[in-house]
Amino acid sequence: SDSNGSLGSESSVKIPTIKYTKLFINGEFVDSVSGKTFETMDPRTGEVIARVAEGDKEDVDLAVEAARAAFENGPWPRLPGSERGRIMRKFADLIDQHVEELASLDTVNAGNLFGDGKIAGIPSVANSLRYYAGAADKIHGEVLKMSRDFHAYTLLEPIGVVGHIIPWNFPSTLFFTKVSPCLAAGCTMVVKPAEQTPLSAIYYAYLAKLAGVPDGVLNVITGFGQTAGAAISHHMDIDKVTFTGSTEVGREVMQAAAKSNLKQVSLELGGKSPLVIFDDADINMAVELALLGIFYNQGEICVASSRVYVQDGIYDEFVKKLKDKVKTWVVGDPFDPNVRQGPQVDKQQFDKVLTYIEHGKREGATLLTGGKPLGDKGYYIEPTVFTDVKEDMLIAKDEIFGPVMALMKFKTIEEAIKKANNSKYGLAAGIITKDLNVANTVSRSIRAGIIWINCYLAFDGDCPYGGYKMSGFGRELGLQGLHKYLHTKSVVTPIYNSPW
Ligand code: TXE
Repeated sequence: SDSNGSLGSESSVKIPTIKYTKLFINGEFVDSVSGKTFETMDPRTGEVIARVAEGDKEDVDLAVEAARAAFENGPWPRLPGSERGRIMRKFADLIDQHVEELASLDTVNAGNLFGDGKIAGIPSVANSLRYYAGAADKIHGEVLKMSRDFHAYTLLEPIGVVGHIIPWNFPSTLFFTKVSPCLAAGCTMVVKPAEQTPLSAIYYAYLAKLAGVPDGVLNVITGFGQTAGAAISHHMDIDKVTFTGSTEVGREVMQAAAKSNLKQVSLELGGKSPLVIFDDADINMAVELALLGIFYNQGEICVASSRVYVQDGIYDEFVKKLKDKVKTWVVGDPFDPNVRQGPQVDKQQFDKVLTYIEHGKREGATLLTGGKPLGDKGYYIEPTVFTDVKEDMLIAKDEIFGPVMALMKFKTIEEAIKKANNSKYGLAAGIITKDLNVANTVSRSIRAGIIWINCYLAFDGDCPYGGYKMSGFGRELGLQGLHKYLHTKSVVTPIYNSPW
């Protein structure tokens, strides 16, 4: 395959057989009440690959009814945690048995790299089920010594019916980031995948049923944000809504929660994460991490390192090496094992990214590499690097969510901290240095939910992440990711037969 400037070879076009295209309510595949369907596309070609049931408010109502009944009267919240864990492990094993098919669904629907999905992405969602399966029988409260003649304990109880609204950039990973801990907690749920990428979510609902997850516990409503999504955030009988997506819609979800039943909200929103590279850095590693951080998954990553700050002593050398290295970064068909960057998810995101590139040029930044679409079909964009970027330019402030790096210079550690924090977002940050004191000082000074020192995009099931500032609130993954689906109830009793 060739590099920046032409598309990687299109290997065999593997469109998996699409078996499931309906809503999944109360353990059954059903059409939407309206009977409507919508098209879902392959971003490699822009062609329609399936029509999927279009859920709306009536369908969300039916799903919430099923989830409520499963929560109030069904076995799931009442099962011993070990039994929920057993079923979740079976669910994980079924995912392992279908790993290629599931990975290929996210490749044809979201443009995720097939090889990575098969080796890492899909196995890690199975492992997220196993991680929380192991926690399901370790959910317990505390004994409290009250200051008078009382004694108390806390009970952790499942929060109830949860609505999950999911974006399109990693359809499987983000589904299980929410669903795995929510299942372990004993909640029941209604999931709305993004309209761009509905296919794998419906498949998972079916595998959950095969594994023995009782009917009504995991419902999936495919459909659009303004209709099905808004029906979830406005619903009077949903106890909590979790949302991952844009900051604008996050604000709407919170408003809807406030206006309806004051359901709990957790938000994982946009980012403009800094990667700060100091003079003493291993420069080859720094270049690798800078590329990975912004071009992996074509920049469609909430924690993408879209602002790269390089100390002035190595700035020129870094720019030279980066320019050379970008040439080896292959863009093309995400089924091709040599390819490192696939297509943007849809026409709208493709246009958004190109508009930002035009902005960057107009604002006076220098285009070091890329800047153009690639190929004659699909939504491919060249890996793009801007230098001479100023802090107040749009490309340094807004989340572009595409393969566009803004490269900037700094002199002192104080300046690096100030610039890194100069954003309305605070999701992630990277630091590259050999100096432990610098790493410690900077990591404590940056306001962001996850800091990577000499690495980037290092995630695992037990390591929480989430937002500071306008990147949202609430943590995903780890035991914190479980506790957000639990209520704490205090039970108080007198020790003696006091006059109480
Ligand atoms: O997101 P939306 P879009 C950012 C990224 C991207 C931009 C726009 O910058 O370019 O958002 O993407 C549902 N009530 N991120 O427009 O609209 C929608 O159906 C309830 C960052 O695709 O936020 C989908 O399921 N739900 C992000 C989900 O919200 C609504 C990942 C996300 O869509 C709704 C994705 C409404 N009114 C985009 N409107 C990240 N943090 O990783 C839409 N939805």
